[in-house]
Amino acid sequence: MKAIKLKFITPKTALYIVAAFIIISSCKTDGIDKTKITSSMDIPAHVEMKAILTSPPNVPPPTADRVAKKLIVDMEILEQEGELTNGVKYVYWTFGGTVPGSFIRTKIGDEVEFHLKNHPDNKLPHNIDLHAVTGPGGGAESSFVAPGHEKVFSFKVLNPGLYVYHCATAPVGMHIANGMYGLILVEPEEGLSPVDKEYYVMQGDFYTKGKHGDRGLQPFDMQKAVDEDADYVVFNGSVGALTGDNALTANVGETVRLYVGNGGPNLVSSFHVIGEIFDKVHVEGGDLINENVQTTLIPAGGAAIVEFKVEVPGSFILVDHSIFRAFNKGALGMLKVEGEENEKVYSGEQRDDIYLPEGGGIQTMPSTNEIPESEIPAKSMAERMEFGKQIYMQTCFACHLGEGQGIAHAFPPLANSDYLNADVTRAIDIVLNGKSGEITVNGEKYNSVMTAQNLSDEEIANVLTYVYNSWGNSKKEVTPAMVKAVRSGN
Ligand code: HEC
Ligand SMILES: [Cu+2]
Repeated sequence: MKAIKLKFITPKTALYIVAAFIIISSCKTDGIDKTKITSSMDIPAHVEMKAILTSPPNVPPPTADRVAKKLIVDMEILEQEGELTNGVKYVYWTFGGTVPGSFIRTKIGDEVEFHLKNHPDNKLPHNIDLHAVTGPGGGAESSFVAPGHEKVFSFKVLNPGLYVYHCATAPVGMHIANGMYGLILVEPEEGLSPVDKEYYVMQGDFYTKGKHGDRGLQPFDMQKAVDEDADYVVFNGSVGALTGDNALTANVGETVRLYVGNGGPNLVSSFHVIGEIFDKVHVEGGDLINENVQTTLIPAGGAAIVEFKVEVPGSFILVDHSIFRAFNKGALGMLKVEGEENEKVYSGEQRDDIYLPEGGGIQTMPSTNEIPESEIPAKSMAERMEFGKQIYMQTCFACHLGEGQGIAHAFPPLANSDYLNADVTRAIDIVLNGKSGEITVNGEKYNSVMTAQNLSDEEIANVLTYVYNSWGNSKKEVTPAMVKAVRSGN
């Protein structure tokens, strides 16, 4: 679709090429004629280059003095199970397989050609809103992509700074709460000043059906999310992502730069490193530089760049200084600094165990109601309902919502649905194989796509039983045998 770029060279760009060429050949610099460029919009970006993306806590190499390019960003959305903390599983929705998503590093004037792929095994459509984009929805409107599809859109980065990106598919809060956020850096023309260590840290709050520490696979809890009652507040997607063997490292005398983001969805971060003072903070990720800062506020959907020199060895603890979040909900990371003591700066007995997280241990007794594996057959109607509700909340909820009310013009209701109640076999077939094309539910027309749900016979039986016995529906029990019959085409 986006074909050979040379076709689109305008007289103005051609002029820049010529100008650049003259300067290169006359002054032997590889710069471009900056006097001709009055706004970042006019920075030419001819040469194509594939962006290096990195997983947290790593960041791609500096853009240094490279000129603006056409930057190809290839990002794949993956829905996958991970560990929120020891023994607690969570299904994350990710940009690139990690929370936060892959770090994107650009230079002002870059023309980014963004390829957003939604893995075929995923269950939901997604999109991306990059705060670095000037344009409708920050790209969200052009990037809505169904499982098994790829969308391509382009934008020019006009403003330097550190920006959040996130999914903006309804229900937006839920997509963000499940981990769909990350950072994109737009470096100024001269690049950021060189430092010794750079790291990528991003805070996020998580909401689970069980309490903090309750074991097993924990589904997302919409009500807690609405109430802003987080069970976990973490850096880089899980408790302990930046502690122990995962700690950040530096050597005495080095300068450290942290790119710190906050995906939210709800909480504002009071970002602090215990035992350090930020020499420099790029406030809110923008141009304003503050110096000698103890704690910097990072809004949900915002970022900051903090820089400091490490003068003495030891463990420096990254926290959200809303301190129960650090010691009881997980918002705690570690920077381990090695090297010579410097008694002029700090002379004191050192303990390694001073700031160990307290975790949720004090709040929870060994759990008596572990969430059962979805494959254990339901032994009663009550169990079928209970298991079915869990599947519903994990799988169907995102589109059909908590009370089966759906979303107008997009996702049909399952509550009191005449379409559902008219035909059980058809309903089983829809969950098994997906559905597209026009249908009429309770007098409203829908013409959209529901992807196949990749569930077992037992799971489909449970979820449909739950749906049929909720919200005014016709109270049928769907059994695994019925699903099996539809699956095998009988
Ligand atoms: C990615 C969003 C999405 C998810 C997840 C999803 N559906 Fe759907 N569903 C749709 C859409 C869109 C339609 C309408 C399809 C069309 O227009 O042809 C639909 C239609 C239906 C219908 C028929 C219409 C009606 O309202 O009665 C049923 C039944 C249904 N879905 C059940 C489920 C169940 C059960 C789950 C979970 C196992 C689920 N869906 C998960 C999007 C989704
Ligand atoms: Cu999403």
